[in-house]
Amino acid sequence: MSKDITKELMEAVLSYDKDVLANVVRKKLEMGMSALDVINALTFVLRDIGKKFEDGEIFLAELVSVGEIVKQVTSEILEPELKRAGGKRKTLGKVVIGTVHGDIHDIGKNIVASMLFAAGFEVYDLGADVPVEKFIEEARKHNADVIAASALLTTTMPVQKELSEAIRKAGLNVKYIVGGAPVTPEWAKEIGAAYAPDAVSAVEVVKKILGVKE
Ligand code: B1M
Repeated sequence: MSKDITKELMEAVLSYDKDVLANVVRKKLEMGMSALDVINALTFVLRDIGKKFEDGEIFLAELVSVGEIVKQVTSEILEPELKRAGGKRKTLGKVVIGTVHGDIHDIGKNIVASMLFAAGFEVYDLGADVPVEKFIEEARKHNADVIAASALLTTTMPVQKELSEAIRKAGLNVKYIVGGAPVTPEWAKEIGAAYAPDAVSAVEVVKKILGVKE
């Protein structure tokens, strides 16, 4: 990844000003960078911001401002771009997606949802802080093929396990995939779920577990 783009994005993010970040992102797209490359660079920058927060270099109020401006810029500029790049609609399957209960991190989950939509899945996004019962209820209502659950906190990963158990108890015929920064392939295996480390591989994994060939 180019140092220039991450440096520019880091400066824009640390301005805590949505317009400054939006201008840098638009400029990158105009220069021919794909929305996905910008998202990857932003993810890298946000991991660094997370470290700064851990090390006490930035405070919670600043982390909140970063979260807000990045969320606005991804939802207003980058996600529509991802969806546009998806081209014509087709339906490869139905996915119910959300961030688990107790966890309000939704930037990564939103990107995964947009990528799945762009790839041709029918996506029902339940948002963040979603109770286990809500996932089950919505999967039933929409006759979903896949339940996708994101968790960004080590303290909310156990909810992914509760959801796995609830899916089994409900007797739903769905595939289950989990992801999020602290989630590992080992954890996914332990709770009986598929795993993807990022949005691009989430699309590949969902296709694979549904046996979609294209
Ligand atoms: Co918070 N936060 N945060 N935060 N935050 C982290 C996650 C943290 C690692 C920062 C740190 O301390 N280093 C840390 C968690 C530590 C831990 O548990 N291991 C942390 C903490 C502690 C907290 C609070 C507890 C802080 C506090 O209040 N003291 C609090 C929790 C609130 C709650 O949820 N109950 C909190 C709050 C917030 C904000 C609200 C300020 C904001 C979120 C805004 C929002 O989402 N609307 C925020 C942010 C921005 C972050 C960091 C800096 C960035 C997260 C992000 O959006 N990344 C984060 C640092 C980090 O991630 N290392 C941090 C960009 C995004 C594109 O990446 O979400 O990883 P990511 O998604 C990727 C992949 O993970 C994957 O694909 C995505 C795209 O490639 N993926 C999936 C995600 N979901 C998937 C699902 C799949 C498959 C792939 O299948 C279903």
